[in-house]
Amino acid sequence: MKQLFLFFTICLMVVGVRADDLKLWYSRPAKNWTDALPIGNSRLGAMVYGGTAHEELQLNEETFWAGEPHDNNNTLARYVLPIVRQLIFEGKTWEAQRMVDANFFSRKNGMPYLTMGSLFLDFPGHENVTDFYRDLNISNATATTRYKVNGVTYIRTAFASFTDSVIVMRIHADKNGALNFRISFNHPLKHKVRVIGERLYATFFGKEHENVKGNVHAECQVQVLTDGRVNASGKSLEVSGAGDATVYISMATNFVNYQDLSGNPTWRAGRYLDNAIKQPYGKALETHVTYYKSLFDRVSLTLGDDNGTVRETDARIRDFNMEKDKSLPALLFQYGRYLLISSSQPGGQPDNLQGIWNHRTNAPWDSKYTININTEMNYWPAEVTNLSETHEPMFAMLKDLSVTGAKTARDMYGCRGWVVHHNTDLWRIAGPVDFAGAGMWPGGGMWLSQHLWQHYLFTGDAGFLKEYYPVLKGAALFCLDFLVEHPSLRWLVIAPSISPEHGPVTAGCTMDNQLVFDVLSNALAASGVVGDDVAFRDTLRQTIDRLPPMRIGRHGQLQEWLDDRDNSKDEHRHISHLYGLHPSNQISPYHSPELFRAAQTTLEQRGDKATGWSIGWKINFWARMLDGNHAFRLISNMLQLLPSDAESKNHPEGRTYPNMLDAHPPFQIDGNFGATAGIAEMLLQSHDGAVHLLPALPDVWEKGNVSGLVARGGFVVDMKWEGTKLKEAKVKSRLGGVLRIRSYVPLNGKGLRKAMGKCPNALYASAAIKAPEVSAELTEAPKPELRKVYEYDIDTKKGETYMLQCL
Ligand code: FUC
Repeated sequence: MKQLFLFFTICLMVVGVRADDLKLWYSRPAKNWTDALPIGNSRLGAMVYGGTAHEELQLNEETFWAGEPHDNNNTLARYVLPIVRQLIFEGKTWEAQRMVDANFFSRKNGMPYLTMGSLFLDFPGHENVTDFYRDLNISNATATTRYKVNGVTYIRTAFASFTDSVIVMRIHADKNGALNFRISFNHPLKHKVRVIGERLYATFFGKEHENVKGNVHAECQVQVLTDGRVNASGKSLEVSGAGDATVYISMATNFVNYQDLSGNPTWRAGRYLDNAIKQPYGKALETHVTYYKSLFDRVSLTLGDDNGTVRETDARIRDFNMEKDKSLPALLFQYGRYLLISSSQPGGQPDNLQGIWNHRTNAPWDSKYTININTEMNYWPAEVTNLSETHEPMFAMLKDLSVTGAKTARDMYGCRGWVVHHNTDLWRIAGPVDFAGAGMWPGGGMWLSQHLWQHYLFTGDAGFLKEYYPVLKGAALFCLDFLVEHPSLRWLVIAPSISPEHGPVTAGCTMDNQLVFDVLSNALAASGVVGDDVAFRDTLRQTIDRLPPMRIGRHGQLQEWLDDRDNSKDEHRHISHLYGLHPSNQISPYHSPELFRAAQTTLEQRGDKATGWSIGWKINFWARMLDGNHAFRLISNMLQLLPSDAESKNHPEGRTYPNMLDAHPPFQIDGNFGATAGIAEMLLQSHDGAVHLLPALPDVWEKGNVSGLVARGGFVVDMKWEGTKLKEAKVKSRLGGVLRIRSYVPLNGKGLRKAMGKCPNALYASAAIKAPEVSAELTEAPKPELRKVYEYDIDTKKGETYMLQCL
């Protein structure tokens, strides 16, 4: 193996793989699923194992789920709601919780997302190979496997075509006629495989789950084009005597939308396949790569010169050394962008807990949508890393949820607007799932709908805001109706609820207060843009004034609940009350330094160890604390290898699999996206009244450059730095308007003037902050070290670029 490594090191140097080539590569085939490499075009996904004698492509189609159209509302809730509230206000928490458990849940906890099975390619005689190499090239979205047998080199190139909507694998032998293999299909659920003409057809049904019938019909069709012979019979396709063969895999279901299963999977899969095989292979590859690059190439990131890529990816993760392998965090950053492009395209389903990649019929947490953090985190990189269109599937889901959730709001709580609890699925269920301690959280729609407003802040797209305003308004209407006056404190609070997955059923927990503040404030701002009526706006203003302020507790922490009962030793993974710090902008070192300090204390008390997604969130939190070194410590905690065959308990700290997918553990894609967003947040922030250049650069990223990051207000930012100090920046204004820049170094540039007073660009103004209440005498919390900042304004013109140099 050592010789093999040396050989490849030399090979890679000879063929000129540069440090900035964005590849995950390995000298062995995948043994387990978390060694295999993900390709996808949003609708279809595959995990490529790179086996030699036995190759597997594990397949997915984003609409293949268990179940059928249904809801999970329990209308008993409406009758017991006043009693539950009274019990909570009387402090009888456990009684309230029992009543919620008994009356708010249905037996339908959400349906699982399912695998589409696997395609196997068997190559007789390829058991013992030499010169093995496989990679995933994330700069062009292709996966390659290469090896030698008996003097013949075999190369396979796989991609999930964005332009032809099929999965393609091209297999080439450098000796004519040497290529012989057999294709077969298998699925863990009951299925039927037939070969008709030159095509293999596999059909199967989504499973029944929790008394909901399985009615998604799926079909996979496979065909090979080759210069050799194809023997299509029985249940397999056999290729012989070939030099080249191109395998096309087409998949479809009968899913039309969450209430309609009238599609014809045979017709759909057949049509995609008929179109795909008409394209010459070279052209198909070229249009796929061109489309992919039109998104991916918008952002580049270099974090220093090193020769990291000469080492295999799993070894790099295992031995991650921040001094010597500076490009690994850059690869992690770009991998998140690759995964987002490959799993979330307009017109598709949003990313679930595993994106689109799942090999099970009983995946962890059903591989559905957990919306008390995970789904939101999936989309944190979308705007700032210049992939705004990948956000669309989430917005489309919000439109659906505003319909299903309106029924839930009415039937369960007698409220206007719409509500979703902590989970949803392909069927857009909106009622609570699991049990009170996890499910009794009506904040899912409140949080998700913030993404609508954020999309507007980044794009300034007034047409979009108009289209989605009813969704945002619906989330606000639910808040207006569901809020109830706290009998002693007199504030308006959400009850019943929980601080996500932490603590008992309660009233007015901090995250809910922050969420309601955002929903109402953003609905108010949006109503101004679209011109909604004055009375509604007055109601919003009056309600905002009656929300509870954030409070600082006895340990100097930001309180998670209205009462001061946080445990300073508690290291729970959910830190929901810091939603106000990130992704929201309610806690600021400039406008609310006490809250900022309290948030820091909370973060310190919760510690740096966590599940994958929680580490992802903590990278963002520490970036918002303007502490790049601490954010980097969290990146290092994420980049700890969890071997694909390891028991997670034997590797308590492993948070990244050999294929660089995030380990909760088990695999959950949110941590990948959280890391990408966090790295962007270390380089550029725009939530707190200005566009802050390099706000949280760690000392180890001493020298580097980035281009194409996007700030609120539609500013596209390129930066170069040296000695951890900004050297120059280039800002392109997509929308025009005043650009307020914040920097740790003084700047020079045409049109720059010293900033005075409040910035008139409302697209990145900070939130109005309510003064905190201090409920007990504070033990002195550490003060954040705030660096001196310089602020400048430029009146920008739409489409123009502004050059700035460090003085
Ligand atoms: C929530 C989290 C878990 C996990 C699951 C999918 O329940 O608390 O850590 O991420 O979602």
